[in-house]
Amino acid sequence: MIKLYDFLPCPFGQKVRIVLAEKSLSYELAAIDITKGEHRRPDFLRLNPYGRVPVLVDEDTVVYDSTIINEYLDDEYPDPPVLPRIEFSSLRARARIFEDFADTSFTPQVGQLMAEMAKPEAERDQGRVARLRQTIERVMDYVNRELQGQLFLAGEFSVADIGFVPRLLVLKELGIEAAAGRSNVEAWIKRLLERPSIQGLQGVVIEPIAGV
Ligand SMILES: N[C@@H](CCC(=O)N[C@@H](CS)C(=O)NCC(=O)O)C(=O)O
Repeated sequence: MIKLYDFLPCPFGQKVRIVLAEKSLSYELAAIDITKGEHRRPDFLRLNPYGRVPVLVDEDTVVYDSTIINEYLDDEYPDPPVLPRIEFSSLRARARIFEDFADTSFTPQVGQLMAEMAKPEAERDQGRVARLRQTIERVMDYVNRELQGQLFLAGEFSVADIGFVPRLLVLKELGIEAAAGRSNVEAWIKRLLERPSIQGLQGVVIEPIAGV
């Protein structure tokens, strides 16, 4: 039995939940409320010494970090795959590059903008808001170029696309129209939203998370 320790609004946990759904894997959810400091409890730190969600426990195997969890799931439960097959090493590397890019250069920036926008208008750092918006727009321009002639970012639907999904879903609420003037992104988002694994995420509590 798989157990997922997660905080539902966490975009990294959402990456894992998309993969679990893609692979039709059932799991027990153990909610860790990081706003209440539950990720600092000794029993949780025994699972992940970094004190971060998500953590996946599969029988005797404990895995943390969303990227590593998703690779573990793909190794252990290969069908359907969420990474290009091992013989397509170049595409596999491309998928990993995009997932890492989403995790480091998109998700945190959208999270920081969410945190600014959650403040009363008078308290917002407007310069920071403008810089974050510009960064996010640039990422979308880049993704639009990389999707030219492609259905997904690295061959079939993969972790490359999954990495973007959680924060892609909140852009509209932040006043960012990712699809506007970007026909490849528009078609990509439409394609992503057709997947039940991603439809299952909609309606999830969306809130800024400190540091993410
Ligand atoms: N690289 C990690 C990042 C996980 C992460 O930052 N999780 C946040 C919640 S979204 C967390 O647990 N924060 C608590 C903390 O860092 O103290 C992953 O991909 O799983």
